[in-house]
Amino acid sequence: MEETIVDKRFGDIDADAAGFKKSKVCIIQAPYEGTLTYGKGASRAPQAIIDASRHMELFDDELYAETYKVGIYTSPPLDIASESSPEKAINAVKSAVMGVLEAGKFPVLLGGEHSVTVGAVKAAKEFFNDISVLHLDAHHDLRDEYEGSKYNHACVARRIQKICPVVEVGVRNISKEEKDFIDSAQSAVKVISVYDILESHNWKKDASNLLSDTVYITIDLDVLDPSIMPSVGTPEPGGLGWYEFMDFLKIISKDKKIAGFDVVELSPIEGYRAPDFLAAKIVYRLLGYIFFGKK
Ligand SMILES: [Mn+2]
Repeated sequence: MEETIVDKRFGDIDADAAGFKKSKVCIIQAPYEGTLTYGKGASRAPQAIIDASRHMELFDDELYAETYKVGIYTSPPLDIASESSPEKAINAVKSAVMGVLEAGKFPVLLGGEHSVTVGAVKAAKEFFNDISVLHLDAHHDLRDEYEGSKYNHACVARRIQKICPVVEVGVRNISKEEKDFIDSAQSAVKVISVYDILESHNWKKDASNLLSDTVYITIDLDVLDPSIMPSVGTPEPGGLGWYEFMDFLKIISKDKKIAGFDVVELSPIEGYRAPDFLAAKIVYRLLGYIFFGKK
């Protein structure tokens, strides 16, 4: 991967500490929103998350660690205009993520709409072989086709479960088609819905036990409650709160080898900074869990 030092870097880290060679982490920006139908704006998300991250305290208040010292390289946005087909966007993401993995670094993908995740999972599967996907989302995304495309953001998990097993957590919306698919023999999807979470104190470990040793994490921000994360295209009431969500990520990071992760579907609201900042802090804290959380 060519090194280009962009002006707006994640965490506003010094240019000399944010070079590709020295960094263990590479931020990939995928500003694609070609198949969104309801709330648009995900193409502005990578920049909004990076803008917010530049105002973050780099000393982590929970971990008491300076996570940025592992080196966080911010690569320039991928050239995937929203007129591109989702297949083209997915291929661009796949080759970017593969480039990062082959360089021995840790990929962090900032969407964009959720369909970009398919490219990242394809790369992770080729690189690690034995992986599973932890899919955090209010929605199953298990439609076989939506609005004429099999790569619509509503079909992401349906495509991914053909690549590797998927564990969905935080779901609270389902179509009849999706229910029938989950119940069918072809499904490689396990689900821990919000109703399972409400009923079981052990849901975090249950989810962990369903995953393989190497895990790719995809975070659709609408998994969080709209009261703390209103800036999403398709908000659903009754989502996870900050502390339970982060505690879950901490447990998974401790239990598993994390192959990479993405944060998708942020749809920034002009002048409303808290959700953008929250998204930036998820990225930074999760990196902290992954690099400093193992005891
Ligand atoms: Mn969703």
